[in-house]
Amino acid sequence: MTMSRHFLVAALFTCVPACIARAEVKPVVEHNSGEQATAEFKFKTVPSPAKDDAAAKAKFTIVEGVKDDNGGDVDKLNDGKLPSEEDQPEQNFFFNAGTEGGRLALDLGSTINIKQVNTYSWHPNTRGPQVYKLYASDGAAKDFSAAPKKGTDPEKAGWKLIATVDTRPHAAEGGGQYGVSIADPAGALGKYRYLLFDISRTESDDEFGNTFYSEIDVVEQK
Ligand SMILES: [Ca+2]
Ligand SMILES: [Ca+2]
Repeated sequence: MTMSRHFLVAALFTCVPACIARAEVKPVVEHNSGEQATAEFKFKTVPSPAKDDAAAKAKFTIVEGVKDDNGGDVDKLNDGKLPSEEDQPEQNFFFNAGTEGGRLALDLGSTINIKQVNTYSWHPNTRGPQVYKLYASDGAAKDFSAAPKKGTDPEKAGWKLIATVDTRPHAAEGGGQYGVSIADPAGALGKYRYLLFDISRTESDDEFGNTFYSEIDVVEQK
């Protein structure tokens, strides 16, 4: 067998099981700029942020990273309130300047059938786009860790990778308002109690690459 054929066969054998096991959901991303970006966070198909979603009474905690004291606390993510303008730090949660991001966990209190996870952000430039991985768990696995620190692969700690989000445009700073909806057109995302957001900064050219997250909604499948 030649090297190239050997490589092809090896690639097939590693890809096939990984591709089947992964089955990540493709997020829907919408962007508002200029006059379109209002305090209502209105998008074409992504629902506007909700006050009474399943995250409203849940608890966000910082698993990894440090919050920026210029911003709000993690409760800004599920208070149902939104910034009224594009650069309103106190109405957003964001990780500290100069850091590479962090991890947020959300405990829904009990296992529910999740239909959608929707995330919203707003900033005039590089802190607008969203870059993160969403993991979910029912907490049942023997090796489950509710707070996997950086360096721990969540998939080896009882979590399932649900989606990879990266809303950065190819050739612009990416300012504006973003609505991301993670849902499976085939049905609910699954029955989970815990969500983990593994969040990355959008750039490291300066200290201000951490996204201004305005709200995170979890919609239950009724
Ligand atoms: Ca909400
Ligand atoms: Ca909020």
